[in-house]
Amino acid sequence: QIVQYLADYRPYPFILSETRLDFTLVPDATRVKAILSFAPRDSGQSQDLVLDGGEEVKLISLTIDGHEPDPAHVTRQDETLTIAATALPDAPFTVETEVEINPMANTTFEGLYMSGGMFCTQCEAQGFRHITFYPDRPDVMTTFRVGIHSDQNVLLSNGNLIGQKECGTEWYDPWPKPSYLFALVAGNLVAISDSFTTLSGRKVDLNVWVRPGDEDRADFAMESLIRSMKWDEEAYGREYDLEVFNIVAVDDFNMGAMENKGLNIFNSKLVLASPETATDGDYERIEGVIGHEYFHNWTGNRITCRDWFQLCLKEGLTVFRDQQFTSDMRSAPVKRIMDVQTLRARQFREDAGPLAHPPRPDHYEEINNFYTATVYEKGAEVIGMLKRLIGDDSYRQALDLYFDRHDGDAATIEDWLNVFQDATGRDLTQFKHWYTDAGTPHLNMVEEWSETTAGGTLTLTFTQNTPPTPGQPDKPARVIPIAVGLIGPNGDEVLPTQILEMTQASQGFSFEGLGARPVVSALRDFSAPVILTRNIDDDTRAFLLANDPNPFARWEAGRELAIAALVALSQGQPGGDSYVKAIGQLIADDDADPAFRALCLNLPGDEEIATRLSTLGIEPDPDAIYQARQDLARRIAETHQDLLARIYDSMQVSGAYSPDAEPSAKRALRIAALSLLNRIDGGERAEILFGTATNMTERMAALTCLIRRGRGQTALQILLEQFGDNRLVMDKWFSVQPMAAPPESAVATARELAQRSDFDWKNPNRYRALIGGLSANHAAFHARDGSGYNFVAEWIMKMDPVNPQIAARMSSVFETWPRYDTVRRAKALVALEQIAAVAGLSRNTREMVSRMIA
Ligand code: BAL
Ligand code: ZN
Repeated sequence: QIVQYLADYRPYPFILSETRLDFTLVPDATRVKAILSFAPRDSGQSQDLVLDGGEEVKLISLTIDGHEPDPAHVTRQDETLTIAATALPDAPFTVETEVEINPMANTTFEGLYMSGGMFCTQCEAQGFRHITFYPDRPDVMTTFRVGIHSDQNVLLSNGNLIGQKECGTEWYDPWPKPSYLFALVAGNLVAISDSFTTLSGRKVDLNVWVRPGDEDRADFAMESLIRSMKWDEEAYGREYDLEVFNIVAVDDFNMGAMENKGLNIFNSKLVLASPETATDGDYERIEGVIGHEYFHNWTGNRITCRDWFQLCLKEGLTVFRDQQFTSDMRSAPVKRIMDVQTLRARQFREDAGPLAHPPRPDHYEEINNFYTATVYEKGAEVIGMLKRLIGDDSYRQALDLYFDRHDGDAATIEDWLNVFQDATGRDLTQFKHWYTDAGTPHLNMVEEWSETTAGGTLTLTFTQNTPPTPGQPDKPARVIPIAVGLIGPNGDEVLPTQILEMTQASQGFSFEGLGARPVVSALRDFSAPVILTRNIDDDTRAFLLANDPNPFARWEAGRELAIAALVALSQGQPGGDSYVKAIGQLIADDDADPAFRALCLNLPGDEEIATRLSTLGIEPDPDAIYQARQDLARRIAETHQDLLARIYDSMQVSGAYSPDAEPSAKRALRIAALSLLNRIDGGERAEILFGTATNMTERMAALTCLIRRGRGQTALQILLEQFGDNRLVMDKWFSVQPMAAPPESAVATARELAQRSDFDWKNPNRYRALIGGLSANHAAFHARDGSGYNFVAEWIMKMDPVNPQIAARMSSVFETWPRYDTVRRAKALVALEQIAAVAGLSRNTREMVSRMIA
């Protein structure tokens, strides 16, 4: 069966009470012995035992209760091994297997593979079946006892270390878990170590394992882990539950990181950081992802998912928790603005195209294609809405109930919503549509003002509509929490934030007894993931930008001014005067948070402008958008050059580098000013900064500016000489060139870089750096001659047989193709059809491409 349906879910017919694994690690011939203790779920059930197992897994031996079954009762087909019911006792039994696998030949980085001479695993979602035969599904949970034999010096698995001898360790994980949380690492590694004492006084050993030579770049990861452990105790009352917590940094990794029980494996870019090699953004991301993986210990591991359709149960909640963590560690308003930017750039884009799907899909072909912005980021937004609707205290009560009720379970979205219903008495039937329906609701607001002797009444009428998405032409109205505040003409708030709960397709809300007509601050804090439209002029936006006490709404007003200007300019119409004026006032305000000023100063990207045009029903012209953005940036620079120069000089941070929020915010504002001044100073400041900066944040910013001015060669050469052997810095080096190059030369630049011997394209980070770098250059990727599409398509086809997950993930850069003009559409379609026509194309990429051209 190619398509998997949620409706077809059936419990596994056997209970698995214990898993014992024994690994003898040899790069090209690893032996895995497994002893699985099963019992029929129901007595007399007479069901075949179906184990998952990749076609490349070589079966050496198989016994049931110590006896070889009749070969006629054992079938291998596709990715399964089936033992006929007639060969099974109607009582508990043990299946013992020995298999041979070849980690060295495994280029998919799924299952057991090798990265730079070390053994490591990635089992989510269905990698375990490439290690041994097993019921590889999240609702089969059991304890694991794991022996590892290898001459590598560090041998790790989940749980607690229970035995150690020369060339061998034994691990026992007492917490029942599904196979996707299994992990093993064997390598020549060193640790930086610390400890954490939990709320109840248990000491936990903490290790961050890295390659020798990388130890001096792992401290921040360790600090972040300790902060995460403390935060989860304080914010959610969740304690860690093993004697040890290990983190391992791996160079070849498909994802960012993985929450394996007690043994988190991380892409090295999310562990290693030093001021000379990592940017402020890298540091913030490391802290956030270390937190995310740690928080999974409760939301994902202790309570996991019944099936993969429920992925957002653990991912949406864990993203929500990591967002809360970062807000608490740094600036909450800035974090909210950045999260909304990400949501709009990735999830709204997904929702508006052929890959749209609900946070909880009801069918899939390849689950790896559903680790998406919708499952993760929208999944988090849905929880944010729930919290907004019920309030902070009820949210905490509901979460306590969730942990109490479902600890040890493989749960569903229904379980999750039932907890909230039981904790609050609220009926969440309508709310559930946020989980089951795709698409971003469009919300329109109309204001009506009437005056009587008793004072003025303002009525806000909201209308919602969610456009059709694949397989879901019509959608019912959703529950939408709309946070609204009212601001008087003098700039004072006359009504602090209220949550209006919209439940109907069209609904009015009135505010009576108002003295004078106020300005409406709507959708504060981005209280729901919707596209809000309203009839509003530039003066009112500028008023909100200057006066709204809600930082998100304030930023949004500025953003809307900028987008309106760019939409007009990209269509050859006048625009931008109000924005240029308003932004000057805002950035001159030295009392305002520098991070907030930086966010306001950064213009919307080309992609965001294209999305807005498309939402307005206009075909975006990437060249015109690029030009409009260049022109507006130049106008801001020319108009405010003295002010920007003052900011650039005054935001210099002295003393030792720190990635904390305050110095990072100053650097962000300084860089925002630099990137505008760079348009009129010939690159002079950028050149000086590149030569003098001692941190990677400013050096990368300077380098980007220099490439934009067409004078990046010297700086690129210097970086190459200095960091040629540092993979993470070289990834930046590979990505910044196609991303910042002028559109007309970016594809040629990317092609040239792809020829280099250090373009180690089988490494996912390096591949994403270059191919993803080009596709992030909107006007270059969407070049009218199709050269951007062809380049990316070639590399998807090249990667597909090697690492299908990475190829399929990259293919989503095409998801917006239907919104462009006929010439571009035709070229994109040719590229996609060329991919679709490849013989032996992976299930991953085939599913993605066929959804995009359906
Ligand atoms: N579970 C896959 C990696 C992550 O979301 O943490
Ligand atoms: Zn996660």
